Amino acid sequence: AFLINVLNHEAFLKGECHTDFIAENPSLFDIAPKTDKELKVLKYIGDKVVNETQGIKKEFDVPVVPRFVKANGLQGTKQILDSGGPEGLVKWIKEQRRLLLTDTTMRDAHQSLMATRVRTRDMVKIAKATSVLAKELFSVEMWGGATFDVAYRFLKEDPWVRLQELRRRMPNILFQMLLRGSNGVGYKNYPDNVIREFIKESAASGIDLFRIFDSLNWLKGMEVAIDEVLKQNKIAEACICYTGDILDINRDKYSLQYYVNMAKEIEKTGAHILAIKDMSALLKPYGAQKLIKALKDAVSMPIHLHTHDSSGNGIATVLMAAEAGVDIVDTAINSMSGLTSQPALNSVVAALENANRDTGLDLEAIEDISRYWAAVRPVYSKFESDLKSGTTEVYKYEIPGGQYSNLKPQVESFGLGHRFKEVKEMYKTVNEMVGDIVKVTPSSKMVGDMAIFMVQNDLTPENIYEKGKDLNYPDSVVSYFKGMMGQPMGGFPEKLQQLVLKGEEAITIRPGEMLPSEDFDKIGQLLNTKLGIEGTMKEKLSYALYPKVFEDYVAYIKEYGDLSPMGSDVFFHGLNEGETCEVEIAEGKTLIIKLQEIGRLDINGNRNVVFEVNGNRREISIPDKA
Ligand code: 3PY
Ligand code: ZN
Repeated sequence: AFLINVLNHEAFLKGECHTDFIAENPSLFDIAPKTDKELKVLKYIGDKVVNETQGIKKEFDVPVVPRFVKANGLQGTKQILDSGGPEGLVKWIKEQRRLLLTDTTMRDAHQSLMATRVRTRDMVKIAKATSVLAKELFSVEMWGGATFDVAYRFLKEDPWVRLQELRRRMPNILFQMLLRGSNGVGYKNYPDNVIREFIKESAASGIDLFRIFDSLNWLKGMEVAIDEVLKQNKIAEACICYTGDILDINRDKYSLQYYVNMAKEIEKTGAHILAIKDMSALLKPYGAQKLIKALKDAVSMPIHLHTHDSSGNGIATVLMAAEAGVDIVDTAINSMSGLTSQPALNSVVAALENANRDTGLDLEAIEDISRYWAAVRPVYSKFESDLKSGTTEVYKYEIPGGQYSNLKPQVESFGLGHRFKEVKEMYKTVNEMVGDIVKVTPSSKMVGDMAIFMVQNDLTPENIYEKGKDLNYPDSVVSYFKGMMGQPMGGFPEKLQQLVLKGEEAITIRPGEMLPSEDFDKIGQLLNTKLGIEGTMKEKLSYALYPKVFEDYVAYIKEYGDLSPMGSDVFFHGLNEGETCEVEIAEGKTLIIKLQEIGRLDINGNRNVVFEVNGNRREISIPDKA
C-alpha cells in the first residue's frame, strides 16, 4: 500500500522526489480513514464484501425518476381533510362517481412481495414525482404493519424519519397507515397509553388515515385506537377482516349476515370509513359483489376494499366491487403488484378508462412511476419468494399474503423445508382446531407457529391430547389461549385450551385493561443513561413497542453510522472489486468510494480491504467471520 502511495504521489509522478521525499511527506503513511463517518461507511462495506458477497455483485440498472412539471400548491385529498376535517372528507368521498384508488406500493406491496425490505431512500426518490404524477390518488399507504419493526430491525433506519421525509415531498395526498388495533405496529397487546400516545405522535408527524383492525375481528380490540384517532381529528378507518367464503352455503360461521352485523357495530363506534380487509385474497369476485351490495345497504359509511392478488383473481374482485359501488380500493403500482401483493393499479386505471367509474388517473404518468419501481425491484430480489403465479391454493389454506411468501423460509429455518406441503395442510387443520378463526397478524402467526410445531412433533388433532400433553407450546399459541390476543368469535375450544394452558387462567377482558400503563418518563431516563440518546417521544414510543430491537438499532448506528444515504444496491450487495459508489455523509460532503481490493486472510483472521476515497487510498482491516 505504501508503495502504491509513493507511485501515485504527484511529486513522484513529476520525477521531483529525492531521498528526503519520504521523510518530507508523512501523508504517504496516511491510509487510515480520515473521519469517523468515513470509517463507519468503509467498515460497513468492508464487512459486507468480506463476509457476504466476496466482492461479487450483479449489475443493477439505475432507477430513473420520471420527469414531471414542478407544481406549487398541489391540491388533493390531504387539503380536503385539512380544510373540512374527516366529515368534509367523507362527504367528498360520497360525492365521487369515480373509483378512488389507494396506492400501497410503499407498504403492503413490498411487505407482501419482499419481506418489507424497501428502504426509505428508494421511496423518497420517487415521492415528489408520485405526488404530481399520481395526484388523483385517494391515499398512499406508506406506514404501519410490519414496516415499523423491519425498518429498525433489518434496514437499520428510523421509521419516523421515513414518515417525515415522505410527508415533506408529498403534501397533497392522504397518508395512510395500518394499525393492528391494540397490537399497535407490533405482535402483542400494548397498554392503552402506548396505543394512544403512538397514534397522537403518528398523527402529529403526518399520518392522516388510520386503518385499524383486530386480528380476531373483536371490536373491543379496536375501540381504544378508534377513539384516539377520533380525538386527533384524523380519519378512523375500521376494518372487518374477511375470511371464509360467503358464496359457500356450507361455511356458515362467517356468513353475509356476520359481516353486515359487524359493519353496523363498526358504524356505531363513530369510525369514518369501513374497510374490508381481505388479507388472504379470499374474497372472490362474485363474493365481493354480494358483500359490497349488502354493506352499502346496511351502512352509510364509505367502503374501502383491501385485497391481495394471491389467487390471481384480484382485479376481477376489484372490478366487481366497483360495480357494486365500493368507494375506494387498494392497488399497487404495476411493477410492484400481483401475486401476494395488491392487484395492479395501472391496469385498473386502464380497465376503467372511459367507463362509468373512470379513476381520473393519468395512465402515461403512472406508467413512468411503474418503470421506476421496476428498476428498484431487482435489488431486493433475494427477499422475494419463488412464487411465479397466482394460486387458488390460498382459498384452501387461507394464509395471508405476507405470511404466504414468508412461510416457506420460516419452515426451512426449522429444517422442515421438505415438509412444506404438510405444514400448509396443517395450517388448515390448526385453524379448525383453534375454532376456525380470522387469521391476520398476530393470529395468523399463531396458527403458523402451531402448524410448524405440530409437524415438528408429529402431532395430529387426534394424538395431541396424549402425545402433546407434556409439551410446551409456542409463546404465540399460549398467548392466544390466554385471551391475550382478544376473544375469537364462538369462544375458545376448551379441551385444547386446557392442554395448552396447563391450569393457567385465561382472561375474557380486554388485555389493555389489565396491563399497567407504560411509564414514559422512566423510559426517557433509561434512554438517556443507558443508550446516551435524547429520549424524544418518538424514541420513547419505539422503545415501548420494541425495546430490544430499538436498543440494537441504536447500538448499530453507533457502530456503522446512519447508512440511509447509501444506495440500496450497495447496502444489500456491497461493491464489485473496481466499482465506485457515492455516499453523501453530510450536506454537501460526498464520499466517492472505490473498492480496490479485498486482501488475503492474515494470521489474525482479518482481511485488509483497500478503498480509494475521493482519490485517496484507504485501508481497513475486517475480521473474516467465515
Ligand atoms: C399486517 O398486519 O402487517 C398486515 O399486513 C396484515 O394483513
Ligand atoms: Zn394486506
